[in-house]
Amino acid sequence: MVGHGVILAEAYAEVRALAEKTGIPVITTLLGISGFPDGHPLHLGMPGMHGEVHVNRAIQNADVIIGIGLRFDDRVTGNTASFAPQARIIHIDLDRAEIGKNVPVAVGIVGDARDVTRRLVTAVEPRRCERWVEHIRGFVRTRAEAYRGDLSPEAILASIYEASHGDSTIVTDVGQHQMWVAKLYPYQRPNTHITSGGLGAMGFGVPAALGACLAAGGRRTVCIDGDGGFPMNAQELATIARLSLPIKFFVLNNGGYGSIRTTQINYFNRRFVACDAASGLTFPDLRLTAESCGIPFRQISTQDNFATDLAAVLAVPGPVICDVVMAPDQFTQPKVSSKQQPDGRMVTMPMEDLWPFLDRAEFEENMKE
Ligand SMILES: Cc1ncc(C[n+]2csc(CCOP(=O)(O)OP(=O)(O)O)c2C)c(N)n1
Repeated sequence: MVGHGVILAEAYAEVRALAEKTGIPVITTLLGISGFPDGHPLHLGMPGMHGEVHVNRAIQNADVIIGIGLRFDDRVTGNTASFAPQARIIHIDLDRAEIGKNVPVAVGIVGDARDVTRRLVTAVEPRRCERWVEHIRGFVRTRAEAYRGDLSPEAILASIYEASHGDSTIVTDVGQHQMWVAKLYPYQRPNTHITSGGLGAMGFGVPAALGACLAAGGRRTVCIDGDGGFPMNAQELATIARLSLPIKFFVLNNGGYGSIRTTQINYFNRRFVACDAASGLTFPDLRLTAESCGIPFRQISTQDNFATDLAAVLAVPGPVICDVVMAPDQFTQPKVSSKQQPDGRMVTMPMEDLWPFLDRAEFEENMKE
């Protein structure tokens, strides 16, 4: 399981060598995304609250977990008492205080992720874990039903990936769109995913895109933002316009605070408060925001327009703001409630209609437990 330490230490080749020499599958945490190529046959995906079913089940069934440069934070572990019950954990981290802080470890190694992993690669015997990887693949739940309709998160992200040939740095804000990007965008190049993990501060996207673009020498940067988070640090748009930076903003406009609305659906019986226009939430007009900064603006409301407009947007040399008008009821699926236990049976939220992955009988069984 690899985290941000792998990216900071640039331990990509070492992690890959370790995985390939041992056949051990690789999980990337939110901040570890792009530390290991998504398309690699040993890559499983993201763990935890918003992780995929098969990834969490892999953790719950593993007998050993090598954690490299990660914190085992609560979004990964859920209830630590039932996290990875069968696993001996080997934790490698530069910060001694992280070792054993959140989960008990069998072996703690304090050191740079790259150095330690390189030494591990020489220390281990080559082997294969084909049956184990196959076993995990058996846990995979198809996403086919998860996102529906025009301008689904999947379709949007696939179009951006294709149109940019996977060659952009992707920055996100905080919310549902952040999780869609984490789960659905097929990262292949190291350090191309910039997101606000840990603190999860909305308003991160616009200034982070500015910083990422400048740090990469003016490289094309795609910022996928929420209509709620985008205005929170919109003053930086003036700087972006002045420097004519090639930052393409795709504001996934689901008419409010999508993640808050989802929470109110799941836990508050659809009692909506300050999460959309009908419940008293208003945002500055996006078109006027763009115009006020002298940034070109496009509104996109169908997948056809999206595909055609995308090439034009990416071809513009400077910044562009795209208002991508989506249906409000696109959810982040699946999700493990932080109040329940990730016991490998994917005990989930009470709204079974949000859970196309589980059949009714399995759902009832899980709820009993
Ligand atoms: C500064 C700040 N305020 C509040 C929150 C709590 N919060 C997390 S996500 C979210 C809503 C995000 O809405 P939006 O930007 O529209 O993104 P969506 O979830 O719809 O993709 C809120 C209010 C936060 N993380 N940061």
